[in-house]
Amino acid sequence: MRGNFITLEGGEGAGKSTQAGLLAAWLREQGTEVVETREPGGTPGADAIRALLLEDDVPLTATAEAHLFAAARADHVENLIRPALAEGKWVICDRFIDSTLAYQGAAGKMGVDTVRAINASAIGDTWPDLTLLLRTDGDTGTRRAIARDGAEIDRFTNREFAFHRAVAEAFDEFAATEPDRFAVIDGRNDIETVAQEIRSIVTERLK
Ligand code: T5A
Repeated sequence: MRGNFITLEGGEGAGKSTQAGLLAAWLREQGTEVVETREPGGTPGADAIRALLLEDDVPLTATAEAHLFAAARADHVENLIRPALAEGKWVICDRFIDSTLAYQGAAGKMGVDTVRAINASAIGDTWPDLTLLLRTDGDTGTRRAIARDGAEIDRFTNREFAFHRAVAEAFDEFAATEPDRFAVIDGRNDIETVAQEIRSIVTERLK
């Protein structure tokens, strides 16, 4: 039987990585085989593209950037996510297509439909069964990311406030449009409260 595919989305410092780890640990305690991964990245090829996108100081057009996120995703889906799901494992992925739709499509002004089209062949029918949207106000997330990373804020994090607000609004809109796939969680709560809520949602929707 195919495993379940769960993605976590939200702005910087919303707590996605923290909650992905806690959810994976909780599922494993119950005997579920879990693959934890993240985007951009997750396979050697996709990690190489991640370095180009996030770490190297290479100027890229918005179109080139969107295609690179999709290229990384194509490799990730084909070599890691799809095979794991086919083996019955659950896959927990920190960011997925909704990030590209929000950052490059809505906030980056390429347009959500254009970015969706670019990603169509990268994903095929491998859409998440459940997307956990961690909502925070811009301040909370940025403060957490800065406290964690110090001065090492990459070029996507270091964007102006209006950009991050547009990202947050786009995520809200996606969640409202697809309530069956999305669950919205208040990421401003403490780590354990958020984790409890996620466990309840996963139990209710997928178990
Ligand atoms: N991007 C990505 C695109 O533009 N397009 C795309 O298609 C994709 C996939 C990725 C960047 O790339 C962009 C978006 C991003 O700008 P990244 O390095 O992967 O960059 O970083 P993020 O995904 O933004 O993840 P972060 O690691 O910054 O944030 P998380 O994972 O949301 O937060 P987390 O769990 O690391 O927590 C941050 C800090 O806060 C604490 C943690 O302990 C940690 O120190 N924390 C809390 N503190 C208090 N209360 C809570 N509830 C807390 N939860 C976590």
